[in-house]
Amino acid sequence: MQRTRHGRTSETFETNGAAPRGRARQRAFAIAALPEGDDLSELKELLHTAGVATVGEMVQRRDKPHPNTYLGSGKLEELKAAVKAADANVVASDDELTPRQERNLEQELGVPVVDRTAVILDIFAGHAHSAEGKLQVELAQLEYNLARMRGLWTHLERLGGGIGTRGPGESQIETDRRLARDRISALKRRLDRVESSRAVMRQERERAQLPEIALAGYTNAGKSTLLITLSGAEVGVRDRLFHTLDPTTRSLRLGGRDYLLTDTVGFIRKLPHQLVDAFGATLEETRRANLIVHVLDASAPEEEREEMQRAVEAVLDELGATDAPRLLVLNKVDALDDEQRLALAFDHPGGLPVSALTGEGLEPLGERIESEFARTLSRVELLVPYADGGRLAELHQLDGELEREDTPQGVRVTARLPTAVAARFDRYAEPA
Ligand SMILES: Nc1nc2c(ncn2[C@@H]2O[C@H](COP(=O)(O)OP(=O)(O)OP(=O)(O)O)[C@@H](O)[C@H]2O)c(=O)[nH]1
Ligand SMILES: [Mg+2]
Repeated sequence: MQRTRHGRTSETFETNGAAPRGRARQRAFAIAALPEGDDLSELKELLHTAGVATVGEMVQRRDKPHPNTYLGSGKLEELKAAVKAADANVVASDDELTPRQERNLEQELGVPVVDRTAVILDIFAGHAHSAEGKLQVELAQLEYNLARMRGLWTHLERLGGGIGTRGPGESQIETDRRLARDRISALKRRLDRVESSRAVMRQERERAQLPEIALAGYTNAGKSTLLITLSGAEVGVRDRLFHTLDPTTRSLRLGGRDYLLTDTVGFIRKLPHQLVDAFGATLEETRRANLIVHVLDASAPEEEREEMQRAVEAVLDELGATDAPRLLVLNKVDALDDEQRLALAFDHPGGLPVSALTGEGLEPLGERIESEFARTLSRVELLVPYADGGRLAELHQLDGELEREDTPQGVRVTARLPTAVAARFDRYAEPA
């Protein structure tokens, strides 16, 4: 697939098939075994993001993929001819293939076969920037390859295996597996260390006691754009899938209060479970949020939109993000006409129409966020001595709209504070 900066992992893919896989030379034939209703547009989008052109496609309507060859034998003959006619040099399937399906297909078709998971992993490898992201992707790739063990040996040999590491009588595949497992545990140890520094950062944030909001949503829904518009932060935005892999947290001031807003990796239908596992720490930010803002691309056709919504909700549930309230935001309404806006409101009565691009609807969104948190605030009446000016400044920071009155004894303050924070000011409490 695409040559990535993450050189090591791209090698894994290049040794996968017989043909060398330069970016421009990749001509993919997309295939799917699908029941009614679905199509290949998402797989083609993924391939495009991975730098691969789609030169043909074939869908077989079936309830379940064939256990040995993914498609049925008649369809396979048809595919063989079509792949030749289209001069495709790789075949990509919409589902994750079992090692057996993949091997059989390659034998039948005579070209390398990759599955949806491999394509997604490849995109992730190209988009990972932070040390943590790279480790997470490599771990996911290794776990994926462990089940397949193709071309892995040369990959690992350069990582310190090589001559002398093979035990007597051990078969190649056992050596491969052992090397892969060693590498996997080494990666997990390194990730643990990186994650503990993330935990320290989180502790610092928690000490600040600011309400945390997580943006969640399908890839390309506009989460990063919304983060930028709301907070003025500089974050990457691009019309491609999985642009953001590293979580970015920015502060946001609404109605005189600070909030933390986190943008993180996008979700997708059939998100490879290796990635959900590997990105566990990153997705932890979503799980711990006090409010989840679910960003939905409202400009997508109704059917696709509903599928994206369901996929995101399923991943959120899978992550265990079930406690925090969820707010549905219907983004990109600037791309809709009046009739489409009406239909949208009808389909999602609880959703808030916004445009992260034009700023439309962002004020009501801010108000909704405020009112979600208002329920968690307690009203306190305090008397702060003039000598404790620092604490007064802190209160202003916490509640920009507090009421204050100067009295001979000190400043009398009426404020609404998050309940957990209010306890810190107990000693200034005025007897009611
Ligand atoms: N028309 C329109 N386009 C938008 C809007 N918001 C975002 N986009 C476009 O949608 C594309 C994806 O936006 P991103 O903000 O990168 O999406 P994301 O959800 O962060 O995507 P990932 O990081 O891949 O998960 C970009 O081309 C944006 O310019 C909007 O309100 N209206
Ligand atoms: Mg993004």
